[in-house]
Parts: sequence; structure tokens; C-alpha cells
Amino acid sequence: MTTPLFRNFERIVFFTGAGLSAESGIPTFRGKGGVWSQYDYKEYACQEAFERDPEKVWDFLDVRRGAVGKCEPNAGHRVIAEVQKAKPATAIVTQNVDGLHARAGGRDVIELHGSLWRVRCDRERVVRKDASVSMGSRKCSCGEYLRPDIVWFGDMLDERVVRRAIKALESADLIVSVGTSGVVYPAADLPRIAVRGGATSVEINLEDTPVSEMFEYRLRGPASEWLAKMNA
Ligand code: BV8
Repeated sequence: MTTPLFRNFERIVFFTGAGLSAESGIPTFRGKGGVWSQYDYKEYACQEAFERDPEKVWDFLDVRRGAVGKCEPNAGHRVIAEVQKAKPATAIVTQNVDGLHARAGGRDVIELHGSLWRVRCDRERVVRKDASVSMGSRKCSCGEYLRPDIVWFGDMLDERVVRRAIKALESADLIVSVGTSGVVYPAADLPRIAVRGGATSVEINLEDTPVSEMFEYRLRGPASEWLAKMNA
């Protein structure tokens, strides 16, 4: 089976996870050295933890913002942005909160799980960008703690964001899943919408995942290498 090439498709959806940013030096979540193997998400990445000890959660996020702030998008991010420029109907649907797609030139990135670089006040119902490392005041002018605009475990995803993702997946002629373990829901099930719609389906990962069975092409190896090969 010859590897599908981007030039033969028009409505491409890139569905990305932490494995894409691994080559930029950002630790993934699972596996050796993964974030969740060092930090218990019940202590650092859920609403209960935030209400229990917001300073502790912000200390954790400042560490991540500091680490991600020092990283650069890699060749994989750049190929995706390049393909989107050449094929304007291309959509980027990511579980990553690191903002590297946009820094690589990606447009209208659909961030399913939010962003490290946005904060919100749930009392004032305001969301704003904040790229300061480390974070300035952790409180809103109303006195309430600012909450990172990240979707934590147990949080519902933003319906508007999910609707944008579904719209892109429904009209896709190629779906490329890149560097995701496919274990977190509802995100892990989204590529199935494009597969059901008859799109050619590709999974790029170092190894098999629990959702590999849904993909026609299972390309094993580093994301940046396979993305470059498909961009020939
Ligand atoms: C919700 C932001 C309604 C946080 C994240 C159905 C069944 C079971 C459980 C559930 C279910 N529905 C809901 C749940 C509960 C839960 C869930 O899925 N739990 C899992 C753990 C079983 N889901 C939720 O809570 C979601 N909300 O459903 O609300 C609800 C509420 C309550 C109860 C029911 C329903 C919200 C989930 C969002 C959580 N937030 N991130 C933060 O960043 O701090 S999830 C986080 O992990 C990521 O965003 C991503 O989504 C997810 C998975 O990470 P990956 O990106 O895939 O990274 P990972 O490290 O796992 O894997 C990396 C992969 O890359 C590996 O496969 C590796 O081989 C590969 N790789 C590595 N290097 C490379 C590479 N590949 C290529 N090249 C390389 N160089």
C-alpha cells in the first residue's frame, strides 16, 4: 500500500496529540517521563483540585508554561501549517494545549482541550490570552482566582469547539491522526466521524494504540518524518 500524499487531497484534517510536540522537547502525558507519571492529575488537573488548592495548581501550570515557553514548533508542526496554506480547506484539530500549531503558522486551530496561554474568570465570565511566564496576578480584578482555560478531566468540552471539529471531520477526504494514544474521550472517538464519511485514514504513531483498528494506514515512526514523506 503506497503512503497517501497530501497533494492528492483537498479537505485534510490533522488530529494531533502530545506525540507531535514530543520532538519539540515537550513531555507527553503517558508513557515513560509522561506528565501524568510525575503528577497525579487528581491533584493538578481537575476542578476539585483547583478549588481545593488553586496556588498548587497554578504552581504546576507555571512550570508547564515555563517549559513550553522555551520550546519551538518542530518540522511536523511546520509541515502541517504548510499543507494548510497550500490546501485552505485543511483543518487542525488538536488535544494539545501548548499553542505550537499557531506558533508554526497554523490557522484557526481547533483546541479541543483548551490552551495553556488563556485564562478565564468564571464569575465575570471573561476569557483572555495570557502568555506571561510566570503568570502575573493569579486573581481577577473581582478577587476570584483566574482559572486556566484548559479542559480538565471531568470537564465538558466546549460545545462550539466540538461542533467546529465535527464539521471539519464530516467533510474530510483525508484524516491524519498524529501522536495521540487514543485513550481520552470524547476526543479519541472524533476521527471515526471522518472514517465513517469515507475519508482516507492515517494514524502516525511510534506504536499501535487502542484505536489503530479504525485507520487504513498505520505509519509507525516519528511524526515529523512521516509528515515530511506525505508532503512529497
Ligand atoms: C468529559 C488537558 C464529560 C489537561 C486533557 C468514556 C470512557 C472512559 C472515560 C471517559 C469516557 N468519557 C469521559 C471519560 C472520562 C475522561 C477520560 O477520557 N478518561 C480517560 C483517562 C479514560 N474524559 C474526560 O474527563 C473529558 N471530559 O468527558 O466530560 C464527562 C464528565 C465526567 C464523566 C463523564 C463524562 C475531558 C478530557 C480532557 C482532559 N484534558 N488535557 C492538561 O493538559 O493539563 S487530556 C490529555 O491527555 C491530552 O489533552 C490528550 O487529550 C490526552 C491524551 O494525550 P495524548 O495527546 O494522546 O498524549 P499521550 O501522552 O497519551 O500519548 C502520546 C502518544 O504519542 C503515544 O501514543 C506515543 O506513542 C506517541 N508518540 C510519542 N512520541 C511520538 C509519538 N508519535 C509520533 N511521533 C513521536 N515523536
